[in-house]
Amino acid sequence: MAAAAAASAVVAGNGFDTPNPPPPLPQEDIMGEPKPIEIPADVMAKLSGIAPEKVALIKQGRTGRYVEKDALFDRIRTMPAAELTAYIDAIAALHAQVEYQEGRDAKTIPLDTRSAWFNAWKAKRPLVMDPKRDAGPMDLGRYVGGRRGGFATFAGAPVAMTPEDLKAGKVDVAIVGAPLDMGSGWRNAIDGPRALRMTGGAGGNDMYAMINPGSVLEIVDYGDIAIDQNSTERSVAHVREMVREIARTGAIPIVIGGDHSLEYPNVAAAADVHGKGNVSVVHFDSHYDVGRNGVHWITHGSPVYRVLHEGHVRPQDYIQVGLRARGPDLETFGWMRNKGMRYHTMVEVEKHGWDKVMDRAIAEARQNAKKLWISFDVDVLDPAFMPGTGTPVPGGLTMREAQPIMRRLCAENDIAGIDIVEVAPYLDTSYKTALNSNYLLNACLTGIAMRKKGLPPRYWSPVSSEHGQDDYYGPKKKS
Ligand SMILES: [Mn+2]
Repeated sequence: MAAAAAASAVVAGNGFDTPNPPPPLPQEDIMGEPKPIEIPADVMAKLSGIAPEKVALIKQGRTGRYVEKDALFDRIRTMPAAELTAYIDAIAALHAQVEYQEGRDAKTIPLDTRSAWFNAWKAKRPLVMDPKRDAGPMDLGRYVGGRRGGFATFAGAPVAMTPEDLKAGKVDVAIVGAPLDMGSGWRNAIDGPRALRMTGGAGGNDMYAMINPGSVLEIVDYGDIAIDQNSTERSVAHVREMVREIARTGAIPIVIGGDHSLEYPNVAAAADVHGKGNVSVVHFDSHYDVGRNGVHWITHGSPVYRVLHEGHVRPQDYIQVGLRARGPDLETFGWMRNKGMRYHTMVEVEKHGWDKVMDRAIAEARQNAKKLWISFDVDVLDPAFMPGTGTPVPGGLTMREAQPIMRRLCAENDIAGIDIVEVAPYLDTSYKTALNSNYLLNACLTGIAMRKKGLPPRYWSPVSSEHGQDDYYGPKKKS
């Protein structure tokens, strides 16, 4: 083990400690490991003419990936000898194709290191090459009276380009786009940041709290993080640097994706700044995203595993909400329980209601860690509200449920950062995915603003929550 760790070099130029090749998986994290099976005596007798190494494949449980054990036994019992030989040969040949074979299969994806533009996509233009200006957020709105003129930005916020801008502007929240697209099967998350900037719904008054987050907080649009659209691996390394750059100034990073692979560099960056184990995660998703030994090191199905495996967050501080997709299966639920993870499926919500489930989730998130990262995969919402996402699953949250949940989470916790991911607006023939995502973003901003103003948890504005002309709901509290 020590030799393996020493042999794994640090990726040059990344500026952080992601080992390449990645550290070996613990045995218990390997999915789909075959389990040896017992071959009944009558079946064994029929296999007398089959080569021993092929019979061994059956005994080792390896053929179970291609044909279910009892179905295989039935076929062996009933097939004529010649047909049986051909059948077992076919399974053995298929097996030889499926698994990695040293010498035959490439084990890394090659890059052309002779390219003159190898790092150009993420090399930042030095400030001395720009016209001189004072550090601080820049308002790109042309007009005094509204947010329509000028240039489209997240929540209509001023823009900032550098950490110096964030520090000079005492920025509370930096919203940054990360148009990473490759980790999802059904694409278009590349347009998530663009669509949110172009669509209304973020910035402006929140009626529940009667707070305009833009007038309580210093909010900026920090532009987009550079993405190598042909490599999730290269992209996430730079995302981690950029999220860390924001968090180090004291601003809260809100990352607009992009696919859910982003959660890994985001949470790793938060742990870089606040310390490993000092950040908990509340993860909204219809999927569990704990894919273990998939072929690719990072996809939108495996950020949770990467975060836990590298120890950025303890499993007991990892809280999932809204799961309802076909996975995890019983084995994976068992694996998650054994790790100590806390999951809250839609089944639990059905049984106990949102209030109880969120009370429990928030209490869990606070048990060990002081800071909270919220990773919000928009597919936790029902496709009726969020059709523009790569892996929609029916039976999800309504916007009426999601907004108070996000407002409350942000108001009651010390937020390390937030990501809103898997917004793929052009998979939606309407505006609603972008609009709803922006309203969720505004609910987060409102919650952060409520916390800054010291408002109590579950605050409702006395002005908006009733007309106040009489004491219909009981005598009003004097404040
Ligand atoms: Mn996800």
